[in-house]
Amino acid sequence: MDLKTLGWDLYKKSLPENIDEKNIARVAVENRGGYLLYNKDGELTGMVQGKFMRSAKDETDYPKVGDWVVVEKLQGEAKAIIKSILPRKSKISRKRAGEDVAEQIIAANIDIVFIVQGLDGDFNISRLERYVAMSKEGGCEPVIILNKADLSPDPKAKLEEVSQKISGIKIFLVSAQNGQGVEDVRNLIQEGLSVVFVGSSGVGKSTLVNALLGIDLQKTQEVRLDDSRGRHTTTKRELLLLPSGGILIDTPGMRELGLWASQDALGEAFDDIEIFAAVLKALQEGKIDQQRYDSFIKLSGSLNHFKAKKEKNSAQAQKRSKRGLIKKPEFTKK
Ligand SMILES: Nc1nc2c(ncn2[C@@H]2O[C@H](COP(=O)(O)OP(=O)(O)OP(=O)(O)O)[C@@H](O)[C@H]2O)c(=O)[nH]1
Ligand SMILES: [Mg+2]
Repeated sequence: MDLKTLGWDLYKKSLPENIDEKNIARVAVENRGGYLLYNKDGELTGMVQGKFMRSAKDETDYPKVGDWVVVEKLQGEAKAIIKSILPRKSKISRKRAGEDVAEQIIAANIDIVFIVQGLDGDFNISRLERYVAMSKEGGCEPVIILNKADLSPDPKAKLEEVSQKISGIKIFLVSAQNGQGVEDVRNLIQEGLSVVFVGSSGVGKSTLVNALLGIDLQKTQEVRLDDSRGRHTTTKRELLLLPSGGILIDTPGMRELGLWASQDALGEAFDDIEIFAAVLKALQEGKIDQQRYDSFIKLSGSLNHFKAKKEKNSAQAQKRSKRGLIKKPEFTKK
């Protein structure tokens, strides 16, 4: 495998000056306490130099999947010491809300982030928007994949719904299982481009990666029937090479990755408030008629229900905010 196959030629354009290519490698897998690296000679086991431990201010100063690193090879062994990380031209990361903002890098030096959702029970537009925001923030191009098109009674309507809400990015209808749309995705992954697949467990990231590779390399597993949730089959982020020249990174479903879980769970827990807030905003803006709204509340007897729920949620929110999980929203008086 040469450096070009690993995406070096495109990456190096982001560097201010030429660097010696002799001791360059790319991080393919991050294991507990060690790394799998790819370089022009093949695979190496990598360990970080002691200075990382001494000078790293946080997790992001350690090598991540997709990073380009400078190594020192150990004589006669397929092992290397990682001496430094080359500047990241882009990254996709999650931030944890709280007193301090802890960043977790999912992958580095990424050109395209494929945000995968399943058109079964997983579909959720506000989650898609969060992923789009986090991709752009890290300097990557987000592309949405609505997978499991074969399971949706009207996949085109879903595509339409998403494109109305989220504009300016590519959206594909795909069935990783029967092959629909897979070719379109493959065409985007041009030679030398590095792409990552993100999304909840069970949406079909690994199935799609296998379809693109043309072999069943990544393990996949059925989702639970009752709620379409996956089983966290992929357990580590891994860099794979497409025969036609792209670099793919498969990732475990979001919940599997410690820090992310709390934020995802938080978002999901407050979905009802999000909906309620949207109704109030529409009311304020005159998009919903006040009288109609009032009669709806009366007729459905929802008022008490909302009130009870609001009180319960605000008690929970207070508890959470005390524990430093979320910041209190700031309200401005008019
Ligand atoms: N019907 C249908 N099923 C699919 C499709 N894509 C994936 N699946 C199924 O969905 C299940 C989960 O797929 P995986 O590829 O393991 O999902 P994943 O996103 O990699 O999940 P994690 O590794 O847990 O994050 C498997 O049973 C797949 O066969 C599709 O397009 N249509
Ligand atoms: Mg997987």
